[in-house]
Amino acid sequence: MTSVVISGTGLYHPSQIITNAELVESFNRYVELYNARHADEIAAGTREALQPSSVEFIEKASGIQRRYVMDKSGVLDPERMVPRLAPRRDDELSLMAEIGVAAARAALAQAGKEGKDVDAVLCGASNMQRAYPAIAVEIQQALGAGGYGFDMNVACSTATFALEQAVNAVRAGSARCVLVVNPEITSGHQEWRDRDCHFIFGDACTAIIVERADTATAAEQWDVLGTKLATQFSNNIRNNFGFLNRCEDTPADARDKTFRQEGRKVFKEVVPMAAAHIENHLSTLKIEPTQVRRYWLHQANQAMNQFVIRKLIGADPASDVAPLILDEFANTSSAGSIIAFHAHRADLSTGDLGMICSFGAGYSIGSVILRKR
Ligand code: CO8
Repeated sequence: MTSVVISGTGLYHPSQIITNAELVESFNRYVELYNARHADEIAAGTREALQPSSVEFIEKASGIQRRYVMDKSGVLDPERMVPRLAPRRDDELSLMAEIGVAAARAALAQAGKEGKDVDAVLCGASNMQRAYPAIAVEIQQALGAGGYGFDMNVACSTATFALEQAVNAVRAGSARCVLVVNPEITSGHQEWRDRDCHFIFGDACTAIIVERADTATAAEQWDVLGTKLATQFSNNIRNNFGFLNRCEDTPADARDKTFRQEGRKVFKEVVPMAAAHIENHLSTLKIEPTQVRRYWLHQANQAMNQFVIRKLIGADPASDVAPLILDEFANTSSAGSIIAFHAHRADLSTGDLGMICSFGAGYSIGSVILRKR
């Protein structure tokens, strides 16, 4: 069977940062304005007053300290609470393609490859900026890649699900070198006006090169030993934005048209699912969870990852077993586990085992077992 490796990764993040203190200050200003605007209804008991947010809650509940965003001023404007992004003409590179190309170029450089060496582009994110043509095809053209490209969406698990498609394509011989790109502009569909989730997300894009081992020339390569995907339907993380909205005569800015979740239920249900999935996957290769040198887990919540690791290895994890990047990036949906892999693998040695594992909306869980060459 054809051996397949990951030979490069790339990361793009915007330059603008919002700290928790800045976020909470603007959110609380929004709350004051909202409550003042609706003071009569609130006094009459026909409308609920909004409650303020707090930095202490955010840091304790999630571990998030700050996030990168495409546009800070629009998000922090209490009269707007949405990023301000300039529209682009059809003959200009679209925003998702632009950040995708930036991350892809970094991954190609690490892999020692050029755009023309790529013969499949898989682009996925929790929300795509348009229906068609696929962003993947636009990236393919911008890089001068050949073959084919398509977009896909499995929310937070899009990158791991794309990795399995990439690995299968290379194994089957339908592609030799696949680029997986995950441009997550979460700030566009985050609900910045809801204190339950206004702190959760940040923007970033990752890229991964998957290729045949016999064509790989990168100094650092990772054998893909196996991939495993699973889904189980749940409404606990949901966004009803879609092309039928305009036919349904519901308000475009209704609460259900942006991200919403039952965070506590997600936490309780997904932790055991993720731990069992990881254990099952490892057991198919006769690997004990304690033999895995590093877990690059989905980055949604610090305590969630600690629970998963505690269930797997039965003890408080040493700090470098499952590194966190969400303090700096917040939850970047499908990019999160790949950012962890990108940033925290240089210290591993030849033969070391690692696992990328994502979990999120769907529910969806995807894992990829790797060994350093
Ligand atoms: N400040 C102060 N108090 C607050 C705040 C706030 N900002 N928010 C909530 N509170 C209050 C609540 O009202 C509640 O008060 P009370 O006890 O009086 O009812 C109290 O604090 C506790 O609230 P919670 O129970 O909600 O708090 P938790 O401890 O559960 O923490 C979390 C909330 C952080 C959301 C936590 O539940 C969590 O992280 N859960 C896991 C969620 C998760 O992993 N989700 C995956 C989502 S990502 C994904 O799948 C991708 C989707 C697509 C991407 C979309 C991009 C936009």
